[in-house]
Amino acid sequence: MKDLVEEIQRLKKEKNAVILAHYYQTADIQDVADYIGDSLGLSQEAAKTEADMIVFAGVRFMAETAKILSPQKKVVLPDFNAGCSLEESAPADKFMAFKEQYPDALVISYVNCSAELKTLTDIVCTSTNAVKIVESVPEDQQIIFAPDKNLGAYLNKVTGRNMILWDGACMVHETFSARLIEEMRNKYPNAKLLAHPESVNAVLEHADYIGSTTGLLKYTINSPEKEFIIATETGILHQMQKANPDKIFHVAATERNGTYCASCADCPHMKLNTMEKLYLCMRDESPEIILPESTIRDARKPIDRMLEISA
Ligand code: CIZ
Ligand code: SF4
Repeated sequence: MKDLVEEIQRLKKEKNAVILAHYYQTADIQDVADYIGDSLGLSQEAAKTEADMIVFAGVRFMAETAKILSPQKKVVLPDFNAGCSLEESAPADKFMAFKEQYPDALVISYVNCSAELKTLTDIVCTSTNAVKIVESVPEDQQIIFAPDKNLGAYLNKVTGRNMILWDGACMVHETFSARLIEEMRNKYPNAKLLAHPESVNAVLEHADYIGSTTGLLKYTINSPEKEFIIATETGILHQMQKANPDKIFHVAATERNGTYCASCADCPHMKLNTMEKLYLCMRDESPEIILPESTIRDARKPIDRMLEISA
């Protein structure tokens, strides 16, 4: 059995590759990456990298975003089947029909969507810059927000807008249970609840802080508090624990179809990636993201608008 870490490092040099890993990847993958971040940070890295090959340890829509931003580069990912429930919730044909009902509306799409959906979008956003993006649009302009209804509802609340929401949700964040989290708060009375805005409103209402993955991580570093309940995907705990070795972190409890779980907030798509698949995709330069030129051109415009607004 080869030492995968060593082999991955060797291939990185040999192929002038850069490994971008999302916070929701397993700890071993994060530890071998050149950059670890959320979708905004990783797309900014992808836009400026000088590497010849971008190895995207995340899900497919994120690797597609990297390809759209660096079309001349080869972009590979460990598992081509790494999808996303938000992406699946918004097929381009159905969205097009929906959009036709509101001919004057501007479309803001959360980056967690397909490249095709981005071609039907005016401005992309991530959870880090979503409030800024929504507020950059004149107040009297009608907006459709896709595909995450929970993030959309949260944004409507924070900005006072009344955006029309597409009916999609994240299969991980929508399972956090407000009732079970309350029980956790009784058990750990000193713990602060930090939640990602993809979570349902019943959970967000109890949160001490709501933010993107990067925002939550920064909060754990800057806050004097010592104990936290984290309502987002479990992978982020690796960086939180690394940055705060003396602090205590608990994964928020989930409930799905009557099944309760204390530590089940794993994204099945993110967790399709393994060290072995990471090594193989670098060795074989496959699976590779290939997109039609017209998709790259049309999907790039709303991403560039996002990067300009959030610069
Ligand atoms: O749920 C996701 O996939 C998130 C939070 C992505 C990101 O980095 O914003
Ligand atoms: Fe998609 Fe949710 Fe997984 Fe993120 S955590 S990739 S939004 S299914």
